[in-house]
Amino acid sequence: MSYRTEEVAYVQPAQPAGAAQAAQQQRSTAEYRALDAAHHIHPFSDMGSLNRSGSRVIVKAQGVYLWDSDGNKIIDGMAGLWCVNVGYGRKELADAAYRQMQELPFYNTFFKTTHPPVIELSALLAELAPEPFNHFFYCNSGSEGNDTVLRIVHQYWATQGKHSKKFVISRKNGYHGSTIAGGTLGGMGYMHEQMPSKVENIVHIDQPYFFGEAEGNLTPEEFALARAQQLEAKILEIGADNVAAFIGEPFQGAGGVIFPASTYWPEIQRICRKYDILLVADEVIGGFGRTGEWFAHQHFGFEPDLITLAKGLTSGYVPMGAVGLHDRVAKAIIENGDFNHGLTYSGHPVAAAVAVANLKLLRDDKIVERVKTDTGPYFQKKLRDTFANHPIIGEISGAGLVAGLQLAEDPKARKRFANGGEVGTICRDFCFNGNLIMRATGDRMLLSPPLVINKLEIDEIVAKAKYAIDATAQQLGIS
Ligand code: PXG
Repeated sequence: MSYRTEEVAYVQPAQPAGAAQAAQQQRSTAEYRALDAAHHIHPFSDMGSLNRSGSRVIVKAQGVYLWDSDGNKIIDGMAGLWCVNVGYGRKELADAAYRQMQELPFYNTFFKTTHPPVIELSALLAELAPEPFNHFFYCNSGSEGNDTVLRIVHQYWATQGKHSKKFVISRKNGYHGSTIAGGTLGGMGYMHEQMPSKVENIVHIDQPYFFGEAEGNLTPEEFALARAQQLEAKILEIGADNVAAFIGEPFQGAGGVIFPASTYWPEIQRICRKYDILLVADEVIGGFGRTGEWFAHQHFGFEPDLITLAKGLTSGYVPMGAVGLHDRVAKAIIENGDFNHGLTYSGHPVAAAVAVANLKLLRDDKIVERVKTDTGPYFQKKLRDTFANHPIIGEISGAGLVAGLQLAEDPKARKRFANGGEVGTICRDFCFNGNLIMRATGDRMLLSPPLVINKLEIDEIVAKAKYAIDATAQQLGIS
C-alpha cells in the first residue's frame, strides 16, 4: 500500500529559512536528509523512493503549528498522528516528565511493586472513563494494547471454563496496529500480504463504509444494520461456543474516518450479548475527546467490555498504551490467579506522570467539553457549509474534531474515481504546497487536528483544504 509512502514525498518549500530558525538547527536541511537517507528506515515507507525525494524535517512545534527545517510554518490538521490532543508545547507535560525523571525515572510494576504515578493515573482514568471501567493495564502503544486485549480475552474465557471460545472477529479495513497480533486483527490487506505468520483464529467481516460499499437503494441505516448482521452470520458459521470477542474502532480512523450510521453499534452490541461474546472498542484514535465525548463509544452509545487506549492518553508526548477492563472482565482476571502478561515498561512512571498532567489539562481546561459544545460543532458545520455541492466531494463524515472528506467523480451518483488513490495523492500534494497537513487514505482526505484548536485556526484549515480540493478538481478538469 503506497499512500503512506507518498504521504512523506517532499514538496520544495516556497519560503526561505528564517534566520532564528537556522541558528537553532544543528544541520542544514540537505545534511539532515542525507543522514536520514543513510541511516533511518521509516515506518510504512518505500525507502528507495523516499530517499530519492527526501524527507520533510520537522524541527519544532507550538499549539497547532509545526515548523520545518526550512522555516515553513505548517498547520497540523492531523495532531501529529491522531494523538497530540492538547496541542504542542504544553509546559505542564514537560514539567511533569522532568519532575518524574528526577524523582523516580523508572521502576517496574512486577513483583508486588507499584509507584505513585501509576496509582494516580489509574485512579484518574477510573474517574474519567464510564462507570464500569475501573481497572487499567499498561503498555507502550496501541498495538501492544491490542495484543494485551487478546491475552485478556483468552484468559477471561479460560476463567469461565469456556476454553473453546478462541476466535476473534474483526473488520476489513480496520486498523489495530502493526505487531503481529495488531496487524492480524486489522483488516489491511496490504499488511497481511507481508505477514506469512499471522495470529490464528482471527477472521474479518465487511466494514460499514456506506459511500464506498452500499449497493442499490439501501439507506445508510439499513446498510449499517446489514453490515452489523454479518457479525451474527459469522458467529453462526463458526459456532458461538468458539467465538471469544468482536473488536472494532467505534469509527475507523486510518481506514478513512468511516462513521457508521446510528443503527450499527446497537446491533453489534445486541449480537455480542446474545451470543455471549466480549465486545472490544479500540479507542486508540477515538479516545480522549476526539468526538467531543471522552470516549468514542459514548458518542455511538454502546458499552464495550474492553477498551484499547493510547495516543491521546499522553497526547503523544511520550509513548503509552493501556487497556481498560469492564468490572465483569476485571473481576474474572483479578480473582483467578496469575495473569501471565506484562512489559518492562508497563505503567512507566514518566509516561504515567505525563498522562496524568495531560488528562488533567483535558479535564480542567475543559478541552473535551469545548470540542463537544463549541469547536467541534463549528468545525463540522464549517466543513459541511464550505463543501456543500462541491463537484468532487461526495460525503463528509465525522463528529467533534475528526472528519473524512470523500473525493468522488460524481458525488450525487456516489461514483468514486477509478484511480482514487492517485486523486488523493494529488490533493495531498496541494495541501503540502499550502502548508496544511491533511492525510489522504486512498480517495478520502482526513482531518483530526489538536483538540485545542480555536475557530480562527479551524477557518485556516478549512480554507487551505478548500484551496487544495479546488485545485485538485481543476487539475482533473472538473468544475
Ligand atoms: N488501534 C488504532 C485504532 C489505531 O489507529 C493502533 C491501534 C496502533 O497504535 P500504535 O501506537 O501501536 O501505532 C492505531 C494506530 C495512519 C496511522 O496512517 C494510524 C495509526 C498508526 C500509524 C499510522 O493513519 N494508528
